[in-house]
Amino acid sequence: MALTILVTGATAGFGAAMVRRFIGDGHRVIAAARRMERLQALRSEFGEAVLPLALDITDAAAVAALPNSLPPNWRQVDVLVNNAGMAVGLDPAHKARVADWDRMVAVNVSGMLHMTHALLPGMVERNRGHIVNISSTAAIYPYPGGHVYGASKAFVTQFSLNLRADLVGTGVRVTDLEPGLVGGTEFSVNRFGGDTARASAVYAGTVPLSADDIAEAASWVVNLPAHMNINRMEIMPTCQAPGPLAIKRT
Ligand code: 8X3
Repeated sequence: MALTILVTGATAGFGAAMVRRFIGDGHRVIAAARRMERLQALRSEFGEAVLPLALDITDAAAVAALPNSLPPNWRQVDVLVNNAGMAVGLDPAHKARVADWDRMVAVNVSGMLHMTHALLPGMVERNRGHIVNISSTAAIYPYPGGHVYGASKAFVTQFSLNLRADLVGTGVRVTDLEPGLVGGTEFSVNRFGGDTARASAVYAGTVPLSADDIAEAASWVVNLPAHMNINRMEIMPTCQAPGPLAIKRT
């Protein structure tokens, strides 16, 4: 059955890969992002199967106006993929910039919450829907310099599980995807303020996951039969594993 799927952060990385994958699956996609020229490129590529939506998820008023600001035949959103998110900086907490912390909370936490708040009531009313949240292995496994990024993703994971508690008994599903090391996206370039050499070094000597791998996981959970809910999915490349706890020896 063809679904209407809204993806935030749709013009790059996981988001763009998911747009392609979902359309390949036979669904139609509301591609939400800030960069209109990139959205138009998706529209040119996929035509009527994509509705480009210029939206900054930190603009609370614009998000609150959803879904009624969508064209009438796009308002019944079946799946919301809260994909937009970011890491800013990798300095230790005592050297981090508070503006970077605020930015991560605004996008990863508040933006995700506002999108969910805008679209969830319609899903419950229709007794069908699916919230797919993009968290991270950083939600579970701390690492130096992760502080607010990891904490924001822990929020995403815990919010997802708590949504399930409220939604049990409805036909609305919630899934938390938790990817580890994923290469080939703008994630690390953004984290390091555009320093591409530093970003590349993160993936040196590894075979990381790709955005297409995450789209594969998203496609799987979305296309499962309605009685199946994947609560959490932790995904790492084979070259990555949780490490031992750190011990500082003198
Ligand atoms: C991305 C994975 O390890 O860079 O969420 O935090 S990590």
